[in-house]
Amino acid sequence: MAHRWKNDLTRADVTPPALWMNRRRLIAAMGASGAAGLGLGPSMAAAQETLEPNSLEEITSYNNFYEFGTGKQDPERYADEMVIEPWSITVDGLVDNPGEYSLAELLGDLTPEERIYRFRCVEAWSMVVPWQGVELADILTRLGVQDEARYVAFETVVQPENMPGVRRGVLDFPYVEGLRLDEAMHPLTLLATGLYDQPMPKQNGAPIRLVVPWKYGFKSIKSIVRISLTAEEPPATWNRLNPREYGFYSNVNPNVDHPRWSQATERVIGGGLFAQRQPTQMFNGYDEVASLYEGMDLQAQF
Ligand SMILES: Nc1nc2c(c(=O)[nH]1)N[C@H]1C(S)=C(S)[C@@H](COP(=O)(O)O)O[C@H]1N2
Ligand SMILES: [Mo]
Repeated sequence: MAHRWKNDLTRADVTPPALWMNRRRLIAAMGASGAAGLGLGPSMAAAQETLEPNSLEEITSYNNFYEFGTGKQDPERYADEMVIEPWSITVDGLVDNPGEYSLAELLGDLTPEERIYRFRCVEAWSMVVPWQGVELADILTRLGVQDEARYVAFETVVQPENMPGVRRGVLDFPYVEGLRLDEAMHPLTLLATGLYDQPMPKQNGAPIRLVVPWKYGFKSIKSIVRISLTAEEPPATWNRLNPREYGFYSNVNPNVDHPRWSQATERVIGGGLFAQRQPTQMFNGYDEVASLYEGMDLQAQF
């Protein structure tokens, strides 16, 4: 895995987040002629539409974090109660350097970099998020993955006193997720520590969360306190709850519908009331991961 991944989505770094003009909305409202008036040709206008990250406000006020409740606004409302200092991450299983790591120890000398990724929830909505993070591969390499390891398992913190969704038992907590080792080692896979150049907001999974942009959002587990290297496929919360609806792989795939809704299109958050749905792309547009699944039947192994 020698090559490092390069951003295909860009933004004007000079503009402070709060002042970011939502050009996507503006251009959509104006149509092609309006875009021409801005000095953008029709193709530029189309490109701009894909490139525009969602606003900080959108990214932090429309969340799934069931530890705080099932409503999209519950995380913003309640996550402030979560205690994130000190934070310790247990590393165990088939690894040379197991132990309890502080966040700083886990990151070591790795410097988080910006990655602007599409983010597609299994519920058929999507955003574009400017994350800061480090490649999970770099962390795993330093931890020393042993030869027998085939999977990486992750676990979210449980703080019942601070988490109304945990107290009500809306899911079987702790939230757990897992990746096959080659997925975990792919340069697109991040451990994210921030977004929009600020520490990770609590509702987005402070202080450290997984980001796997070619998979449905529920694979991107938040507020991680355990990383385990395993030989067997680890349990995953939604898969365990309903394996017919939520596969272990859960790669974004417009050709494999959820049993209760189509996955062919998605609603762009922030697109406004009359926004068109946009087509969902295979692997959420990250074709470079296709080789990981060669020889697999993606209809059966979803
Ligand atoms: N611990 C934990 N991680 C989680 C979830 C959750 O409920 N608990 N929800 C998942 C789902 S369904 C999605 S779509 C994303 C949402 O991430 P965001 O709120 O940062 O957009 O987080 C994922 N990670
Ligand atoms: Mo999701």
